[in-house]
Amino acid sequence: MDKKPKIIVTRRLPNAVHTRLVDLFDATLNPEDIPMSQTDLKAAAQEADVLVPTVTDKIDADIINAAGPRLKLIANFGAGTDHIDVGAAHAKNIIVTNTPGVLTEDTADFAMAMILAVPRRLVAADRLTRAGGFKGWTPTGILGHRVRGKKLGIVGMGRIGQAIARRASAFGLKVHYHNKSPVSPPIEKSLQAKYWPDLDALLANMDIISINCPSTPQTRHLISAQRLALMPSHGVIINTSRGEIIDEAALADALASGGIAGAGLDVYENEPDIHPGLLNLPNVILAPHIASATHESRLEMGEKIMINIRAMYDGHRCPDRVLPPKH
Ligand code: 8YV
Repeated sequence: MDKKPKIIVTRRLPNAVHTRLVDLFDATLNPEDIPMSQTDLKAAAQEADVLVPTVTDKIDADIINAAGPRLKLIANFGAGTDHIDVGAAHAKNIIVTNTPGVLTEDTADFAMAMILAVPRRLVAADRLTRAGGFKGWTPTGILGHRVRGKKLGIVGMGRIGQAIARRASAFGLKVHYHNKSPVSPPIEKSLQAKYWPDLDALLANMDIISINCPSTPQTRHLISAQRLALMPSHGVIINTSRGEIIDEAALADALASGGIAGAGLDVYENEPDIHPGLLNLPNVILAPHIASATHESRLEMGEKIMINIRAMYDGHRCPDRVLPPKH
């Protein structure tokens, strides 16, 4: 690299990543811990050689088409790229990369924590205890449901889905899954997972559902009111993927009316807003999009960003290139 490329990072990042980025490149990071406005994003795309956005930035065709001739790479700090118009970037020869792999295990841990915490009512128990409701042990206090032996249906058997399947087997859950196509026979065998080509049938037959597919126009409201109605009344749904995949208003209704028993949500349709119907329900755990939030994953996500930038400037293929969807 003759001249250091100009990198604009839309959010504040952990100090170790910040220091390294500033050391290696002509990097500017958002000093505020808040998302940039669309106007500021547009200005950033006009000035930068590399833009580093996160899930809170909408990098749409408007921003990409207004980008300056210098912009060569959008290196997303995160795995999901549904907030970036990858097709528009591709049409302008702007490379898009992401940070897969380094957040798989942490996200799977968090989903597994929800799979245990919702049936065992962990958060309700904490609330009761803090409110002075623990008056001594009783045989009937805060009864939950046993996890071992239950059927877990994973919707989307990619890296994270598979990492959840490995954990779930260790907890004695029977693993089932729906995916566009089955995973390879050796993987299916090692996960002891049963493939269901029909999502409706999977939903009707599982005790716990975990959503792990990407957000695309095809998966928007994949879990609709009609599909929620297929689930048994003792059913639980966990979402650590993207909020848009579940019809959130329909989910709030299903939880309030006893259509399903519980939910564990880390993501929402209109973040940071949450459907008001969910906020006072005792049978849902609400987390603020933190499934991958570990110190370790954030550092490794930062490393991936730097590797992709270096690869491009050294004339190599970016290892984490994201291609536009095939139509
Ligand atoms: C990240 C995520 O924290 O990687 C993803 O797709 O949803 C999160 O785990 C976020 O995307 C950072 O931009």
